[in-house]
Amino acid sequence: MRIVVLAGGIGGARFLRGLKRAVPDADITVIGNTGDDIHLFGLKVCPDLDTVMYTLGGGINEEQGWGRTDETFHLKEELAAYGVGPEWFGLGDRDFATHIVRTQMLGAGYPLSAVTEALCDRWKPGVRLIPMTDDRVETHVAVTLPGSGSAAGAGERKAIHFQEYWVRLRASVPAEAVVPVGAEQAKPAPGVLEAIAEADVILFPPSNPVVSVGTILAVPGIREAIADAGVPVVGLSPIVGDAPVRGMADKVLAAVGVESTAPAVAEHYGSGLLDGWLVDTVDAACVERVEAAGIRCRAVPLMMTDVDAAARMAREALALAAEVRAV
Ligand code: FO1
Repeated sequence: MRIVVLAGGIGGARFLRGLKRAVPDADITVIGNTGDDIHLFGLKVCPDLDTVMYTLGGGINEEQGWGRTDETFHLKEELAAYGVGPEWFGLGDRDFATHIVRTQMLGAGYPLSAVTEALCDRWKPGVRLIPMTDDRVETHVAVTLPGSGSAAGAGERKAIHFQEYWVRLRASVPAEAVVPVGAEQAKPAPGVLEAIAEADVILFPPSNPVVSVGTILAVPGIREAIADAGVPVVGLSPIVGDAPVRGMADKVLAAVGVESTAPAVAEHYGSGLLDGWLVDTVDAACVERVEAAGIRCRAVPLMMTDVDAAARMAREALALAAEVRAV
């Protein structure tokens, strides 16, 4: 079975670990979000690609869900001693090595997709990991920062990098708009459209529908290829009981005018894209609403408490795909 998964960071990576356990013989292609990528200290950092690679390759810091296990921060401390920041982004020594290799290869002319393949040669994630695009796309968030404007009490409206919104500000101010800068001009990376066209099933893990899956779908050609693939497309809700399982999905959903509920996210993707949608058992009452929108829906436990729980979710997603295929 050929499975294509559109993945963000932690939620996508943990779901993939479960999917691999559920169907060890499947041929899995992961299309990774690169809108979270950021240039720091002259290096290109790709948090979502690395989170998938480290999680599936056994190198992730399990408690955090991002970054390396057994990490130290000497390099960051030395940079800070020179007054070189930002200090708010936690890059560890082991993680730095990945960014140095990546940046060196990009500088030598390799596209990000080839660099990612080379990094995966070490980590052997057991999936084919492809960035959504080789072109530069950066998600920016429009915010009003309190009290920093000229008029008394008025804030300053500005666009900041997604990582600054999430890590430095901890999503503490409303996201007024979310813009995947560069997405309109970006082309899908080699292999992305081919994998979609050859897939037997396409899955949206419980990743952020705006800044993760939404950014991948913003690359021209990807949404269309999925809608036209003619195979079941099944998603898992990242919202359980009206709140995101983790992260700031509620903040960025508000920015695009979508309520933070499992059925609203399904409707946001729409029946033109989604064939099936899994909601958590606490949201069982909304199954009818999702089905009324033309999307087959089931309520199953959606908390990824461990790899077995994630594997059960993956099996449910594939069972729903089989149901959709049978109609
Ligand atoms: N998340 C944090 O909350 N704080 C950090 O300092 C931080 C550093 C970091 C470094 C490398 C990396 O690959 C990921 C990192 N993350 C950090 C996670 C990241 O900001 C987001 O969770 C993802 O981009 C969202 O998918």
